Amino acid sequence: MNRILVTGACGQIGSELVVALKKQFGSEKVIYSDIKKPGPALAGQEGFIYLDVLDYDRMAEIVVEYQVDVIFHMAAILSASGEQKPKITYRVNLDGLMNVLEVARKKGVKKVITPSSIAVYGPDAPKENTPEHTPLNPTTMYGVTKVAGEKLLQYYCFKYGIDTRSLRYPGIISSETAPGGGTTDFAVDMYVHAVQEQPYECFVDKDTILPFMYMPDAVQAIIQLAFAPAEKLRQRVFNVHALSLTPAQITESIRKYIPSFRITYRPDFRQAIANSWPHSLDDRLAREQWGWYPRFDLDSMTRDMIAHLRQRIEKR
Ligand code: VAH
Repeated sequence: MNRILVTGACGQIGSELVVALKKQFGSEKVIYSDIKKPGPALAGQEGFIYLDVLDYDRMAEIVVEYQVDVIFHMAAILSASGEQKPKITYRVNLDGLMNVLEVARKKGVKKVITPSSIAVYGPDAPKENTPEHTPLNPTTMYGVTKVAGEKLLQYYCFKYGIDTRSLRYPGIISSETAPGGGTTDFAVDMYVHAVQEQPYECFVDKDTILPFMYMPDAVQAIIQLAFAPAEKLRQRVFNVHALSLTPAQITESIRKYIPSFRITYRPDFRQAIANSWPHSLDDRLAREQWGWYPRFDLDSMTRDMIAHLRQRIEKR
């Protein structure tokens, strides 16, 4: 592996992925790009390059100049934002991915890893222990772009031999970079409000069950998948599962450490999106083929989240 490029690197997952990749492979091995400036989570991290994933020529220039042979493509507009601006979401999520795959095909990039999401599933999918091979009828533009994205990954692998890999992430809970425009953002917002001793008005009902994963597990998963021996993988796209949680369960966990935390509920348009998604995924194939397993449960995540958020607030 010569050099890694991370696109969408200043986002919720990207910013922590860059730090982990630099730690594992050496800082000079990783360059990272976005259309927004690096935030505090990337403070001091060298190798940032401004790149709009819709700019094919600039992407190709960067790949050639830095001899990139692995791309982690993290740039996407998420489910809730995507419903506010579906056409831009289509362009960023699909034309952006197509640019990455075309640059990979033409400029010798060997491997492309990009997240998919539980958003590929629709209301007709089984709610519990949902398997990979289920009819995919998403009700969001974001979900549509993730289904089409998965098919593009399979096509570029089949047709051009590019080693494409993807995992269907659940809602990601993290302390370092705020999520942007996701239906699952309420979970992060709950922890932030609790640590700031502010009441929180949640935009989904208290008993809304959704799959979640703590960021350290999410970063570990995508790196483990990315560098798993190719001969071990019998497919391009994998389910990964960690926690099935409701806002009420997260609240109960938070109150073990911050008893004063108060929450109210006022569901909005995001409730219908949340209701269309599974409660839990069958991730046996990821566990069998590349050794996936989550390390955090609800209370260990809560303890770690509160500690990190308090550290961040004290630094301000
Ligand atoms: C979103 N956080 O809410 C993303 C994720 C499963 C949800 O894809 O859109």
